[in-house]
Formats: sequence, structure tokens, C-alpha cells
Amino acid sequence: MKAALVILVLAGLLIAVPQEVGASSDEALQFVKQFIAEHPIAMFSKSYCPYCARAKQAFKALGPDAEPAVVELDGREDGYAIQDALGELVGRRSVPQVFIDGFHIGGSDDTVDAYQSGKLAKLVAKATGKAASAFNTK
Ligand SMILES: N[C@@H](CCC(=O)N[C@@H](CS)C(=O)NCC(=O)O)C(=O)O
Repeated sequence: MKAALVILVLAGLLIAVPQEVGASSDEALQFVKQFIAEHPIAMFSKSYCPYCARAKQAFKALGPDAEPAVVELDGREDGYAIQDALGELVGRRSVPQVFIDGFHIGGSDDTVDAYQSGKLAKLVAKATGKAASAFNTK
């Protein structure tokens, strides 16, 4: 009786676990791709992350038209799955990860570098359809 129960539980795990993990990582990758496609400026972040705050600050410095759409991974049950999916997509598991017009800018250092060189303002102007003069530069 006990052995039958163990076999039942093991069989259940074999059937259920791979399907659930596979489905959730597929869904997470789909979510990431859709979010990037739907938002001219997209950022994956964690609310307590100082590097994320630094990247947000770079967009804030450009002005109000450069506000990114942000997914805070620590505020979601599927946050780890999304982080894994991002790692798969860009080869980095750290946050933030920033995308403009679907193009992967990188993390905090890359975003701040792009702000300082003036590249961020140009990319944001193109992505938002606004004149470059609408954005503050360094
Ligand atoms: N050099 C990276 C540093 C980013 C970083 O270290 N982020 C931390 C959070 S503040 C991280 O992703 N840690 C691993 C994790 O949260 O899973 C950058 O410029 O983006």
C-alpha cells in the first residue's frame, strides 16, 4: 500500500514537473519579448536594486518624455522565470536590462555610458518619435 503510494507520487512528479517548468519558462520568454515589442523604452528591474535606480536616473535626466516602462521582477511571482528568460535572451542574468526600440542597450553601466555619450538621447528620440531637442543631454 505504502509502496503503491510512493510510486503514484513519483509518477505524478514525473508527469507534472517537466510540463510546468517548460510552460512557465516559455511563457516568461514570451512575456519578455512582448513587453520589449510593446514599449519603446523597456526596463527589467528590481525595486531595491541600486544599479536599476542608476539606470532609471539616466532616463529621468533626459526628461519626462524618456520615461521607461519598467517590470519590477521582485514584485512578481514569475520574477525568477523572467530573469532566466532574460538571461537566455541577452546572455546576462543581472538587472537592470534595458531595451530601446527592441534593441538591447545592456545594463546600468551601458545605459549610463550611453547617456553620457549622447547616444541614449538619440535612441530615445528615435524610439519615441520626438525631436532630439526634446531631451536634455549631459
Ligand atoms: N554591472 C552591472 C551590475 C548589475 C548588478 O550587479 N545587478 C544586481 C542587482 S543590484 C544583480 O543583478 N544581482 C543578481 C540578482 O539580483 O539576481 C550593470 O551595470 O548593470
